[in-house]
Amino acid sequence: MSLWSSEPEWLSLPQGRLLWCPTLFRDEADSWFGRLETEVPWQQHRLRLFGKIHDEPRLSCWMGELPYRYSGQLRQPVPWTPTVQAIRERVIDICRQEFNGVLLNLYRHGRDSMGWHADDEPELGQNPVIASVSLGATRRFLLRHRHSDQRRVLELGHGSLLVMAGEMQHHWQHALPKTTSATGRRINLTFRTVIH
Ligand SMILES: O=C(O)CCC(=O)C(=O)O
Ligand SMILES: [Mn+2]
Repeated sequence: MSLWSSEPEWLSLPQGRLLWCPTLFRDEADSWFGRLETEVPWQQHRLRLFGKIHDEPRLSCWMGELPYRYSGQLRQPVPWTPTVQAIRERVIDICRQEFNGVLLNLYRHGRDSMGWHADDEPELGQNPVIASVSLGATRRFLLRHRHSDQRRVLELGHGSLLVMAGEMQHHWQHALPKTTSATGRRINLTFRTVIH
């Protein structure tokens, strides 16, 4: 990776703001990954698709201070664990935003994924700031504009931070597609501010 591409940078997007820090947490990433794998009470949630119940293609956990309605289900929070609390403090410091919840996702292999969506639940407010920390296997993150053919692709690697801000969640959707290449485990944390 070139020196240039490891620098934090604002990526220019119509109707959205993205701060991309590919190697920000490189020194902490191995230890955070190992601790989160065992410390977080990972849950298998289910979703209804065309009338049938399926396991979500990932494990997840909603952590923080308030419940959150997500994918049509009300998720009660589990309390902060020490490692997530430490990561949260770092992210608050960088973003200058009081995140009070985080959705953690564990992608066990390349067949685990997340479909197209926006983080636009009403309790996140008008123009939410979402801070996404990635640990473990590098995965491809896709962005598509809702009303034009604009697209972006980012490779979210071990120890990276991606901040989505501005009008992003109104005008863009994002997804983490499946991959057929041999892919190890990945943990993603998306910090959010839930309005009381
Ligand atoms: O795993 C990722 O990078 C994306 C996660 C995501 O979009 C979400 O939790 O809403
Ligand atoms: Mn999302």
